[in-house]
Amino acid sequence: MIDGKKVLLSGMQSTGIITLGNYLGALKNWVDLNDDESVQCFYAVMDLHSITVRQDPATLRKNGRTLYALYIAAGLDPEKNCLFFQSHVPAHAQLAWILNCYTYMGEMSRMTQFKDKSAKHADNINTGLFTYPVLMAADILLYQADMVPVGKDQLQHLEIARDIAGRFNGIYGDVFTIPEAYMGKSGAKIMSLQDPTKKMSKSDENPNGSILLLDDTDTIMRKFKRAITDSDGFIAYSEDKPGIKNLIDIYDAVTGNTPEQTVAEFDGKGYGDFKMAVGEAVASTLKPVQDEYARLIADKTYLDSMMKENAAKASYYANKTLRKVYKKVGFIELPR
Ligand code: ATP
Ligand code: LTN
Repeated sequence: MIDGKKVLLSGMQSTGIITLGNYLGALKNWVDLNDDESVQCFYAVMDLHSITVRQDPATLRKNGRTLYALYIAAGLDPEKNCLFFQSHVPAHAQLAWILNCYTYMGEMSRMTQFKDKSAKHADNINTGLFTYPVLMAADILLYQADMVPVGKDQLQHLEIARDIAGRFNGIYGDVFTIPEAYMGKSGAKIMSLQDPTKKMSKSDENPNGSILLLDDTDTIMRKFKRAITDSDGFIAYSEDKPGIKNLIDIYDAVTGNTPEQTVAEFDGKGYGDFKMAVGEAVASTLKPVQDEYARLIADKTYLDSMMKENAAKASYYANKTLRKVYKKVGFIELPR
């Protein structure tokens, strides 16, 4: 609790420009909480997590700044929410080390993201990739978060954070709040436009599979036109038609329609018309975010001041927890 408010924490890796999937499945839900006075929200650019996969330094820097500006452009108010870079708050790495000593090899070996990413990056299966969930636990536990909004793919990591917190509390007393998963209003899981059985991802090797938040209207229209569907030729919401189902999910997420309304709206129309309509709806949803982004990214002074202010705010809360942890495990306080 902070000032009687529940604490909520989440974040994204700065591994690329975020996709429509990240926006509809995560960021948009965070924005919906902007005016909720009963929660104090922390959202980080998880740059420490990003280097578990090799990154080019200049690109990582650029992606980090872009993501930070996109958080604000999408509607997260940096005066109400604490928006910060993970690497600006050293306590994340410090607590992660300690929690590593309370986590078992067996637990980490079971993580599906580790298995997936090590298969994908067989030439760089580093120990950071292995202990990724411990750093994520540190992110959450440092702020005594009550709630963590994540997609289904991250539930396993959240479960580990709860286990580690419970284990630590079992030894040392009530140190950490045990976090709960938080499901936003739209639980939309957006699939790749090129393979509707795979989730849309910013690190997809096929650029046509993902709509990036900074894609211009022409690119968005082109990607939707090329979206993989089926040869039935009618619009229906069914698991047997994953391509069309995904397009309906996207259309509904941006228009607020139900699947039934969308099916009725496009009754008798062809896939071409439907794809154009989805493309236009997405482009017009993203346009204001893109315009605001263009304004913000040019305003270095403002972004820098928000970064500084928010890193100090995040550090204040994080260090409070870290000091408690240091004391509990038996480290000597530096004499004043
Ligand atoms: P990467 O491709 O680098 O592994 P990613 O695109 O999967 O990354 P993350 O940074 O791992 O994205 O996830 C950020 C947030 O976005 C998480 O809460 C995740 O659940 C959500 N998310 C990611 N992809 C989708 C998607 N296709 N649909 C809905 N939500 C998504
Ligand atoms: N692993 C998350 C990103 C992330 C995160 C967190 C999410 C890192 N630390 C703490 C919530 C809370 C992902 O979405 N890939």
